[in-house]
Amino acid sequence: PTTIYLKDYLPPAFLIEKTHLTFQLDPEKTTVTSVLQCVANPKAAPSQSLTLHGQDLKLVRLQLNNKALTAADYCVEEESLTIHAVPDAFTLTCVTEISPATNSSLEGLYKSRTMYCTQCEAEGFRKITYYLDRPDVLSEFTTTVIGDKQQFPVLLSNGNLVASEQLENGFHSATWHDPFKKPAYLFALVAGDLQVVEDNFITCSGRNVVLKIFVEPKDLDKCEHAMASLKNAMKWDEEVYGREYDLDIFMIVAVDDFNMGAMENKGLNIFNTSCVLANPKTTTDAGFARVEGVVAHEYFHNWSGNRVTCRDWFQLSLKEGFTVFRDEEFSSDMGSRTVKRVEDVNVMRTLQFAEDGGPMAHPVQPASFMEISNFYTLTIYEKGAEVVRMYHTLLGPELFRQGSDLYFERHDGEAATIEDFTAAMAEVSGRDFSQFKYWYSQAGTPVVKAEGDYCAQAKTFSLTFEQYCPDTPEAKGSDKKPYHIPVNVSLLGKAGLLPLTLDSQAQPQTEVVLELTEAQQTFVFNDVQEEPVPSLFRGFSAPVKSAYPYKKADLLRITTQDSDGFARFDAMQQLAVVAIFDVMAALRKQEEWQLEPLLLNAVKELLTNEALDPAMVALMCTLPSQAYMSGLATPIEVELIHQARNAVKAAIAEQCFDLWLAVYNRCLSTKAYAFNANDVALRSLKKVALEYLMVKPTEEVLALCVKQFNNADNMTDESAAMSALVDCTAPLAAKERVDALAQFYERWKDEALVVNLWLSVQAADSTPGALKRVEALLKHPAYDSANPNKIRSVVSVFCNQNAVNFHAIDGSGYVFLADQILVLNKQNPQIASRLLGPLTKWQKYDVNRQGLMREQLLRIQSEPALSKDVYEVVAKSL
Ligand code: HT7
Ligand code: ZN
Repeated sequence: PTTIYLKDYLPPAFLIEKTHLTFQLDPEKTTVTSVLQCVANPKAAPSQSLTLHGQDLKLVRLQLNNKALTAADYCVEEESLTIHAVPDAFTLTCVTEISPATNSSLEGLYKSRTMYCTQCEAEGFRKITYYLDRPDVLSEFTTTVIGDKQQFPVLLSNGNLVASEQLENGFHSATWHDPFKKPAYLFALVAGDLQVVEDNFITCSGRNVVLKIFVEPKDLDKCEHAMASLKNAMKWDEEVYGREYDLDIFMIVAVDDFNMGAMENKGLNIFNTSCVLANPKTTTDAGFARVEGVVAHEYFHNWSGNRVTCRDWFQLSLKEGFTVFRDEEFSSDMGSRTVKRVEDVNVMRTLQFAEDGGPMAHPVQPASFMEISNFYTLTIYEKGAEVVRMYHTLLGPELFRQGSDLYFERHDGEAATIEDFTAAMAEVSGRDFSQFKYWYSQAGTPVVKAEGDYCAQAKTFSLTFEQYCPDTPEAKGSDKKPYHIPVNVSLLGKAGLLPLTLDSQAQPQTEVVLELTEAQQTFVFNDVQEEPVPSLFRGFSAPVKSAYPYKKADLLRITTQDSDGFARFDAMQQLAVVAIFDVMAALRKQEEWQLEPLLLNAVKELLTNEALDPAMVALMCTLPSQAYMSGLATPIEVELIHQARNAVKAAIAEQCFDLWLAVYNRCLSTKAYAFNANDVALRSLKKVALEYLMVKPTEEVLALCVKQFNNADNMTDESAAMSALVDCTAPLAAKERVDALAQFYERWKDEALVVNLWLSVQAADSTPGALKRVEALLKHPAYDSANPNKIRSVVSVFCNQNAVNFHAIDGSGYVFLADQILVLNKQNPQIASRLLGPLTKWQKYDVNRQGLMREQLLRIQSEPALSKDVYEVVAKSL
């Protein structure tokens, strides 16, 4: 496979002004007729020939204006079609045949259960017809879909429905016209026997927009939350960004087989069922939150992605990072801002930092790629969002909004670059972002070490920061430039936040944004009346690994006194990390250990203070995950982390048993289920309480858990009880554990998304023998090896969330994963490539495991027909 470089970008030689597509649907022989109005691009070097992208297509007919082309006029290659001589303006008609029923890659046009649907981002349109399948070619699309009326009563595409016709032999057609020019990756088609839930939204300028959610008939009762989320998102985008919806109709379709979460096709979003369907009985609070966030995310793309799109795929974070920032803020406004921030930062620190420290590390704006599908990463999405958040922090909300207004206005209908976004932010603020741009061009997570020095005499507090960025595949750390880092700071005194006076500031305040730009830099606060504990990177103001030599008592002060919820959580997590490391050290030496008393006291304080937000108590009492701990030291001591974490958990469980029981009872509610911040908070604390209680359950606790499992009126409580039973290794609960799994399946076997939950709880079960159980799950009737959600629920959960079993010292977990990847490599390369993640991190483990993991990577590499997707990741990892 070849590498594509950002530096080689050239504008397209031709533009396609209008695109007319006609689909004659058939499982193995769908005919696609495209009529393209092409013109030479005045901004590009002239070209006599036209090369179109195309993949897995059967070319039936080609016509230039009125002339049928013969084999001598063009050349078909594996992934392209070149017409040797074309004029400056012409109409090209092309007929191809494709086979949706056998398309298992889930890119292009494919069949999912009984329906046909498309996925064109990033480069799937070329599997539909020959085209300039690149995001800087924007065209006005008209689409006619013809199909059997009984099989496909619903025929959808982008834009507005402009005609429908009854045809002979039970066929019918629908023609859709999208007035907004768009790149091919935003094209969509759906055909099937679907039911619809309908609503409407009146926009800020008074226009009526029809809203439709299409689902299979069995899912009609799971659309209400998505519809409410969509309307909230439409309103929020008007209020917060001044963005109004532009078509008369907005449609969402729920599809079972989908490689990612959802897709923002213009006016016709296609969703993985897991990201749109929600009902209290079948969906957890986390599921509800996901639906709310993803519905909003895709909707927000209508402006950040569709109206203003990307010039090329190196600019992917322009739309994804910005849109994630927008959806994060939306979710914060809909629920609890602090909880959302803690959750997002957990993803950053656990998963994105790991990516940034591994062999696939890449800048937010990559400089090269082989397969763009491999770059839909946490770095592009989540780190990209953090970079946008830093503009927001540096500019403040008003200037940031002016910057986004300018960006949208200036580039509406265009394909833009990250540079354009920065230019808009710079222009409205008059600020210089030349150093800030390293956030886009340099990979890796910067490390910021800080030290404080209090001078009691002068009443000054100096904060000295040092930053560096470690080596990453594309650059040595020593060659990297210092970043422009916003550091949100407060100083904590004994009785709360101290007023801050920096040399440069007249007005004292309690929080400042320091701007770190040098490799080493000192900031001095004046008039500091007592020795403070600094609260740094409040709200996680920059995506860095920060370190400050806190004493444990300092951390305790932050957990109890800081006004920033994220800082309180973070300090508590640092205390827990220290406690777990202490136990690891003792276990290593086979010594006695004692639970860190400060951590225990902090937990007790959290459990007894009823004034606290239950959601924050839940988060702060949840120990850092195995994955989080794994990111803190190399080599990763898989078993030791697992043992120490469990030991700390057991100690807290035992020493706070009565408190946990009281908390559990306090969280019980008789109210009907509602998805709102308060109720979600109570359920989250109840779940954590149950987890602790079930570490060593009494008869009474076991009965409570079983009661919750049987009587819950919602999936959050029901699945929490099931997980607590499955995670419980006490002999007392042995029967209940087995029964719960069997009963849960019996209750929910007809609900695919609930079955996924059931599969993942088992795949994550860390008790010995997991691989055997996982292999049995793959043979279970509920498993479907062609469905990405099922693959993720079993294979991905086992390999990413069951460390002790996946990393079994005999290497069996690695062989299992490689086997799965080799099968999927042929069937669905995107999913195969994503599964590689845990193997690529081999360098973080001990020498023995390194060898075993590498062996499997090499085995995969030696497969003769390796997809581009898998090849790129394996080659970069080795
Ligand atoms: N923009 C969408 C990306 C996407 C995608 C990419 C590759 C392969 C399949 C895919 N499905 C959707 C999703 C989003 O970020 O909104
Ligand atoms: Zn997106």
